[in-house]
Amino acid sequence: MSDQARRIKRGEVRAAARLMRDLDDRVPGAQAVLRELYAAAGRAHVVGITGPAGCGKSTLADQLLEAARKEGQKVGVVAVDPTSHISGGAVLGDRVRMQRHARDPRVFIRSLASRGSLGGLSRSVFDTVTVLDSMGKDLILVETAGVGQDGVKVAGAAHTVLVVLAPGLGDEVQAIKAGVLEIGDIYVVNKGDRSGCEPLLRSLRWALEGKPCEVVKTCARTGAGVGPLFKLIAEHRSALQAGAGWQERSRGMARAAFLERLEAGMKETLSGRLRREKSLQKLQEDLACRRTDPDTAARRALRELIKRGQR
Ligand SMILES: Nc1nc2c(ncn2[C@@H]2O[C@H](COP(=O)(O)OP(=O)(O)OP(=O)(O)O)[C@@H](O)[C@H]2O)c(=O)[nH]1
Ligand SMILES: [Mg+2]
Repeated sequence: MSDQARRIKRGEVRAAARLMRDLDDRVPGAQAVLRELYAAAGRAHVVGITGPAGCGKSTLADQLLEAARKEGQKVGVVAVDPTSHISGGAVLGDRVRMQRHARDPRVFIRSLASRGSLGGLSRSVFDTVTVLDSMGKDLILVETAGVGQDGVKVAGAAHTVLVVLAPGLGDEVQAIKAGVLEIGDIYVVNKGDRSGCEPLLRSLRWALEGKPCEVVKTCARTGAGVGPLFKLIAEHRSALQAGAGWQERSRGMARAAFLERLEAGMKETLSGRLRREKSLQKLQEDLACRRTDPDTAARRALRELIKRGQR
């Protein structure tokens, strides 16, 4: 095992931070270190936190961090920060919000900017989770914005999925649209200090009737309700571990990371071949002159690609 992998497994923050940076920059050799770590990872409880912008995910993550630290757990946080999208470079947003933990050597917080990383984002999240896991973290919180497919996909690749909503954000419609009513293990109505929580709780309970999930109310600002939420998260872990659930979820997570990589690789290969290969170029010319149509052209290209790929 490489020296870097060994240091990461001992929980050394600097070695882990360097690998994460190298992975993002596609530094040669970084994936090889990750490969070494992967086999031994898979112990941490990965908790996805998703929900619309501004509903309090980061504030809640900070409170959960605090609760976990009080129990002596080692915690990692991966936060996909959409605010950096708006203000450009406000990547520090989440770190500031979780600052009180920044100096704790048993806590590792990583913010990823969602700006300019189409597709590559979920890859960074999956890789970061693997690194944190092999550092020996007990709990890994993964925060993503829930509106949009990517957030749901990433947060859905967890052992336990928290869907956070808050009154006054028009969440109900958004939530149903983004498909979050399908993915949550625990639904959190945050901003419990604001009016409008009760109707939201009621309609959520109604929409989730018969589904195996919990609905709770919190106020992340004051910490009210966070204790019971933390307990529900631990109970969910125990329930998974008591049956086949833990294995199933872990398998789903590995599959999500694998599919993400596979799709990206296929897209890359495809666009390279479309650019290079004569017969495929001709096909595109025919398409441009309407000698063929997109559907026919795609079918023909697929046949050619598969045929030649087998050689
Ligand atoms: N009143 C009230 N405000 C809250 C509560 N929780 C969070 N907030 C505030 O809501 C705002 C957004 O909180 P964040 O934790 O950044 O929300 P987020 O979901 O992480 O936001 P994005 O990551 O940008 O999607 C902040 O100003 C918080 O202080 C709460 O329980 N009550
Ligand atoms: Mg946030």
